[in-house]
Amino acid sequence: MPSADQMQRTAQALRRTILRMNHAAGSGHTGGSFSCAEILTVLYDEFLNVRPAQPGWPLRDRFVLSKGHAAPALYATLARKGFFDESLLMTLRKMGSPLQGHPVMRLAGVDMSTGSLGMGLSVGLGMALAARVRGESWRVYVLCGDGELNEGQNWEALMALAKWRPANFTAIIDRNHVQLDGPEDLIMPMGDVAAKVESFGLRALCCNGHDCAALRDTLKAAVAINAPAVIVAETVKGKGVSFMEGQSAWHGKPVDDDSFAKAMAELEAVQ
Ligand SMILES: Cc1ncc(C[n+]2csc(CCOP(=O)(O)OP(=O)(O)O)c2C)c(N)n1
Repeated sequence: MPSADQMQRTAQALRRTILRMNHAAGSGHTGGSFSCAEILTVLYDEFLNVRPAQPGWPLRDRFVLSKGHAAPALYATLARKGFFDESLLMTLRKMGSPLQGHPVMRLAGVDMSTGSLGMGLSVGLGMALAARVRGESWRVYVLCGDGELNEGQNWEALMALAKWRPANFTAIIDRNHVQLDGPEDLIMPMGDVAAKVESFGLRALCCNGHDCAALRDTLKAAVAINAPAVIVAETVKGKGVSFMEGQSAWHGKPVDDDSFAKAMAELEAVQ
């Protein structure tokens, strides 16, 4: 098992790969991919019980990237784990590539096609209940954006989670406080997300979403709860690059040559 320090370095390397992919593609979501770099790294390095050589293994844990626009972060992680060759990463968003702008299930390692926001909690609940019905013990992890919580379906899913209480279900909210075209306070204030989740009768846990040790400990605590749990992971959109941090402009802006060079220099300065 990699140490928290190793995962920290892996997450930073993941940001460099994402930047290269989005630069080569001439489009793609950088800010929201950077904010979840540590979350994806800790999930794949320590929690998800998957078999890259056998992606359809029926007893694998399931992962749903509900904020599907962070696909570059997922693809780079799946390639690092060996689900497919890393050379595919530079085909992001190209015609005919399985690495589309949002994840599709024809790609090895993708358990759910996403991109239309708001569906992941419901889908994950269904998957978790399927395991229960079959008497199997695999777990489901769902990663949502906080802007994504604007979608009413999330709150329907929380109601249903509180009713069915699948103990094999963990959701993580990437709480970066910035949406597509502005800060959440201007677009749709979400307030105290943990309190809202708890008001549904569910457990909410909070942590620093850029601290791999904290993420690991919080995920362990969530798994230990004999009920569904929601982790609110405090993050920074565009984390790691000074001119991208907290900027909705970098939600999906193309990475031009100049921005690429400046951003890469910053990401390489912190290994
Ligand atoms: C149903 C739906 N409505 C709108 C969009 C367009 N959209 C893509 S990303 C995004 C903002 C999401 O914000 P957040 O969940 O906070 O993402 P993050 O900041 O983590 O990237 C929006 C509105 C979409 N993909 N799906």
